[in-house]
Amino acid sequence: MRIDVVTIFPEYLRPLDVSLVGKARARGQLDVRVHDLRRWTHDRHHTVDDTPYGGGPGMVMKPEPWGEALDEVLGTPAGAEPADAEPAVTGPELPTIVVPTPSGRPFTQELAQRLSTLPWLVFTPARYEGIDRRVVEEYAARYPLHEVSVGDYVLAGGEAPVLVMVEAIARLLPGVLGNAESHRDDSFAPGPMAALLEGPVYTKPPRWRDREVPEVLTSGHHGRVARWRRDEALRRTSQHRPELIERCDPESLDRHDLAVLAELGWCLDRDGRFGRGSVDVEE
Ligand code: JB8
Repeated sequence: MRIDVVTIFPEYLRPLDVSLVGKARARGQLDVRVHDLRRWTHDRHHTVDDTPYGGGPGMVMKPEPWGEALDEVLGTPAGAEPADAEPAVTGPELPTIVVPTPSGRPFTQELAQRLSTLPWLVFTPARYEGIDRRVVEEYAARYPLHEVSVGDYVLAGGEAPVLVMVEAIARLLPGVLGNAESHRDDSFAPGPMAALLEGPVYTKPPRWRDREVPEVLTSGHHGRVARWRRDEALRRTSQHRPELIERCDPESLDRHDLAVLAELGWCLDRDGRFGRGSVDVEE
């Protein structure tokens, strides 16, 4: 996979040089190219922002540097093309543009999986109040383009979201994690365990500061271990993400799951969905 990032803070992307993503790059599994947007400015101050039309606080990123940068990175000629010209970019190498923005669609494990199957992603992290809308419209008309939010909080720019998304995508690429099994138990991975948070994990020593590892994990009973892990996952999900229980398919649960959820105050309503009855068992 090839990934381009266009940013006014190329140094912010340095974490892509280390750890999982850095190693995938060193192994040739991932080709990451970070570009400084100011390369495509022409004034002595390398201006990338201007005041917003209509007034209001903050600044908006000017369209011209983004247009020149994206035309070059995406491999299209900067000028207008004749209507009958061959498209400069075609076939399996068609890039997909990802625009981080708090007003985008949520970045989920499902979107990470879909993006991980594509050959070429181009990220456009902005600063200030964002990029002039016409840039997004222009490139959405020419390429697949997704405006994506990594969560309901406001950052100062899209670079940290790019780090988040690239890591989530890179670890899904074939051969980047040790073995294919590594993905199966991920919280949010599709499958029977879908949308349950993972429970606690332990390692040696068996007693640390008077705290013991739960006995079941050292018992050697694989069936009891699996059941205990699932109970813990249900408890944790109930506590931290009750909406995941509310929208889960009760058909995907066994009798023991239903008993654990009942203990946590969940009951099936008339249309076969979970609700927390009238009993409040929080905390
Ligand atoms: C300017 O909070 B965020 C986010 C915030 C931003 C930009 C992109 C993303 C661009 N501010 O996800």
